[in-house]
Amino acid sequence: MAYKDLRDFIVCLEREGELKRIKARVDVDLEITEITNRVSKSGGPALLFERPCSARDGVDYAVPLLINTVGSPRRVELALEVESIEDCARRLEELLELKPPEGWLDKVRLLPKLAEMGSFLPRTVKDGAVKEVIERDGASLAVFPIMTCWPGDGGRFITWPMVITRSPKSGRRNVGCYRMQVFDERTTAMHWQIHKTGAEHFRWLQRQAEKEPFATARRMEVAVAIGADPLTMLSGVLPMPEDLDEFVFAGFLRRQPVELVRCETVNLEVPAHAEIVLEGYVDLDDMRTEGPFGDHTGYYSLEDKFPAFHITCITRRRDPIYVSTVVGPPPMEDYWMGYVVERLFLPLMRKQLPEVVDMHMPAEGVFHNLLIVAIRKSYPGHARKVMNAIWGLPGAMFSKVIVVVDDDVDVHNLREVAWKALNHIDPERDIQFTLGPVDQLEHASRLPNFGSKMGVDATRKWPSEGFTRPWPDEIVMDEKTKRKIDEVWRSLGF
Ligand SMILES: Cc1cc2nc3c(=O)[nH]c(=O)nc-3n(C[C@H](O)[C@H](O)[C@H](O)COP(=O)(O)O)c2cc1C
Ligand SMILES: [Mn+2]
Repeated sequence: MAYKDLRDFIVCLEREGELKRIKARVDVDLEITEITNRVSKSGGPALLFERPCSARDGVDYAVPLLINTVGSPRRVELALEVESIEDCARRLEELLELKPPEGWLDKVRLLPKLAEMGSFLPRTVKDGAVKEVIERDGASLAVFPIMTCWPGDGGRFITWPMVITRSPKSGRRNVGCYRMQVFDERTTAMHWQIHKTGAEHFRWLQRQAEKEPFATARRMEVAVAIGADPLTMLSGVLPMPEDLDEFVFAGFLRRQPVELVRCETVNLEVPAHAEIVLEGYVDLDDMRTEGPFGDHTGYYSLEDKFPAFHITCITRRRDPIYVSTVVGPPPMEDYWMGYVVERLFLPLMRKQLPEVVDMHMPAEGVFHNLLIVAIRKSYPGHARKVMNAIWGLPGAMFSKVIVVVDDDVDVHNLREVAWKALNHIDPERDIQFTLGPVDQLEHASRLPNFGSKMGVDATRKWPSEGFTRPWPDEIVMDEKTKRKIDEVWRSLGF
């Protein structure tokens, strides 16, 4: 059985010794970050702050705060309900392997698979715990322990929301995790970056309004869910193809549909078992300055313009739990979220690039700065083809540096990668620059959102690539000698 909701997962974490309750009063301004940073960098547990407070506002919050929820490989496995994350990747690979049926026998065989898939689609239900309290006029964010993460931050930020929008063009739902800076009790920023789906929905409305100013609404409805079962929460982080509903994918991962309820004031649906839901809208005519914010690059993102989100209604549980996360100098909790993305996207990448054996985005590369990819090389220039293809993939397109290695390199072993890659390159010959869109958080590029990228072909070079000298063998001791030394090892006094 999949976790029904956040508290179901909390019970599991507690049973597994993966949760620490903090009963002392701790300030939401900076103090929770300082504690969480120390805990997450030492591989510690999820933290449930039972008495968050704010000295600045003179408040003791009645709502507890959960953080570092999936901040370790063990908790990622618990969230996914698997022994190893590779089990999930394999299930996904199987799904993608589905071939169109050829004969009737094939069709019959396919039916259970399709039925299984159908049973994962989100299901609309009448009621859910998120409707225990419904506040319209009285709705206020002030009751939630929303954190100021770092000293230079422009304010308090909701950091792990599931932001739900519907494409004004296709009507398809999208779920994205975009931070929200609190402006006042009923207004926040909506920090969907330029390349993200929420931003695309907003832009589409903008273009439509320019074309048909009188026939187009200038508002777009948005619902924000905070706190749910862990896979529903994580689905907002996954860079799904634009037309793929994240809640469908969450259903596949949970092996059980996500249950949704209709919102009160907007025409959207939200997870029925969420802790908190904010309903409202963004307005084409209300763009505001957002930031700065201590970001997952380990640097502050600068101020920029983003839409304001206006709250029309808050629905919540009677005793909600507020889920937060804090990003900053790596590694922090988001590294493990990125790790889920990395492992689940490998099968998707391999669908288009079957030569890819494995890939890795080390924590120090903060996702977009470094992607290491191992390939089974089959033709001259193959590494270049792979780099160029990756620069065309959603999500991975932002990779500032791509290092391509042969399939005998363990991409997760950074020492091995550095050793072999540095040995294998003739820099002028093997490094390639290109220009293109870069992550909005990139701070070194020549222009915001546009800059250069570097590909390193660190594979062995072939005669057909113009390398005609012999390529040296890697040094490996022979088995016979190893066995012999194994036998005498202890007698040598080791
Ligand atoms: C903790 C965390 C915070 C994030 N904050 C933002 C954000 O503020 N803005 C943004 O555009 N993406 C943010 N992201 C990344 C997006 O959630 C991610 O790119 C997601 O795939 C976007 O979904 P979409 O493709 O449906 O737009 C964040 C990711 C994590 C893990
Ligand atoms: Mn999406």
